[in-house]
Amino acid sequence: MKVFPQNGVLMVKLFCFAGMLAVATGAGVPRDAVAQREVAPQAIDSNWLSADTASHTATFELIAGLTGLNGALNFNGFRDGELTLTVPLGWTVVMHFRNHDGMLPHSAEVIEDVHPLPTQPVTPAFPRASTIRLAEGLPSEGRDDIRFIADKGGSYLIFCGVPGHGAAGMWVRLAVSGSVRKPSLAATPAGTH
Ligand SMILES: [Cu+2]
Repeated sequence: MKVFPQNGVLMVKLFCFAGMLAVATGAGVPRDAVAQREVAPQAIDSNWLSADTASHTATFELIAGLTGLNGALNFNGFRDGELTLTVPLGWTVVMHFRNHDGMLPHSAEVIEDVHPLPTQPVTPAFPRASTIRLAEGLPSEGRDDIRFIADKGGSYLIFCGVPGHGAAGMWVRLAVSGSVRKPSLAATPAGTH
């Protein structure tokens, strides 16, 4: 009769150990997965850009705060010029701006490639190359369409006009090129602004 209580204690100890193992491994897996997401480079989604070669129109899905990168101060998960949209000179550029950030308001404008980066909205590099509410930003899930003609070649920035956001890294690049025949999107080295 003395055997049963001892077995009972042993069983409790085994269950406790199994429980601790489960907690330890269960907690470890999601933490590693989160860490990997934070360091993995953002992939370019082929749905972000479409080209109409008949009407010479490039249409770009510009998504503010797509990920948590840089405190959500990013476009399409990219910051500091690490994404470049290239369009042929003379094409019409349509940007469907959407604010995916659940916390902060954001806006967007195409500006000259200036040093240092502005801390406030500035005059866009092309007429109408900006969203509404440049300084105050559009709220979460706010949308606006930008439409302009890329009639000057060169390097430009797609910049959030909410004070401080662009200077904190919320900008990507627009290149207007006379030597390409169709638009493209590419990951590019971080800029030094
Ligand atoms: Cu912003």
